[in-house]
Amino acid sequence: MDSSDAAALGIVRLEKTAQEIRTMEIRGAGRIARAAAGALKGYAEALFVDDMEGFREEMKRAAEILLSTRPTAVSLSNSVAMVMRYQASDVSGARREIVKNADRFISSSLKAVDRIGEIGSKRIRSGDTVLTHCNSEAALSIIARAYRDGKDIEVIATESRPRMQGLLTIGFLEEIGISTELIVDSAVRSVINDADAVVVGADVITANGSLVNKIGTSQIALIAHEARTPFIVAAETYKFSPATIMGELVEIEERSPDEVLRDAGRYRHVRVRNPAFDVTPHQYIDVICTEAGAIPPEMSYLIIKERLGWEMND
Ligand code: RUB
Repeated sequence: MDSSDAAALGIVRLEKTAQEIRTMEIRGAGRIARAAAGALKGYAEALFVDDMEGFREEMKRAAEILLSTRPTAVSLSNSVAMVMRYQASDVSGARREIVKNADRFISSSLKAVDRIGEIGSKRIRSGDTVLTHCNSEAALSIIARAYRDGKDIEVIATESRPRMQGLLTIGFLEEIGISTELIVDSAVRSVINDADAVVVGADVITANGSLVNKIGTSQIALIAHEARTPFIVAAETYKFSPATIMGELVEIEERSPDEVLRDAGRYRHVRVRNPAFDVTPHQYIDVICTEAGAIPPEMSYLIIKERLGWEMND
């Protein structure tokens, strides 16, 4: 294979990953971030250009393709920014740095999920029933760790319409052997008194500690607040958004109406809306479990400042 074939293969692979993120074959904020890091690494390795200007432009184009896939998850833009932070002024040096950054991001992301499990599981007592929404690796890490530590726990999982990520959650829980009840999303208020804690993941944590997560999360938080049930968020630090310090709002992804109603087109007076995420104000969050510790939402600003750095806004 000559260098132009290798480069062509590189872009095909990157576009395949981008398409898998778009269609949600790869989904969940952590997995999206790791897939993007891996795709940039693969692209840098396949890219054979001699001049630095060309390399820089090609890498920028690759990053833009990935960034255009799903607008809400800040894990994606944080991972791209971390991987693309290279200093070298020659192509082979820059390539080496990108590969190293991507490997480092992927392994620290996986470690963070484990550490969140360790930290967050301390909030779960034996005998507890935990309610979770959608399918979050970080939230399930807490639940699985509590169970593996010998705590006798049960789970209530929501379906998470319209994409039914709850089925992935019950599949995972079935595999590790945790007794689970599956409910429709609108049953949360009816069963909240059977739950001792709510544990959910995060797509974004803003500078003021608010949570952006799967649509329906904010209703669950309100219900948990009313019932005085602790509401726990599991979020790696790369899910905190530096841009929100600069006042930027988080874009909420609106997905296709077809996910909600297959023959939406036959209605002339009905418009189907399909926002994929919603915002839970920080007042309804008891604790955010990160790999750096369990923090009150009000400390989010410090996580952004100290762990992510201002330069990520560039
Ligand atoms: C997934 C979702 C998850 C977060 C966190 O939405 O809202 O709660 O992404 O997941 P979608 P994780 O299915 O639309 O991607 O903890 O796995 O990163």
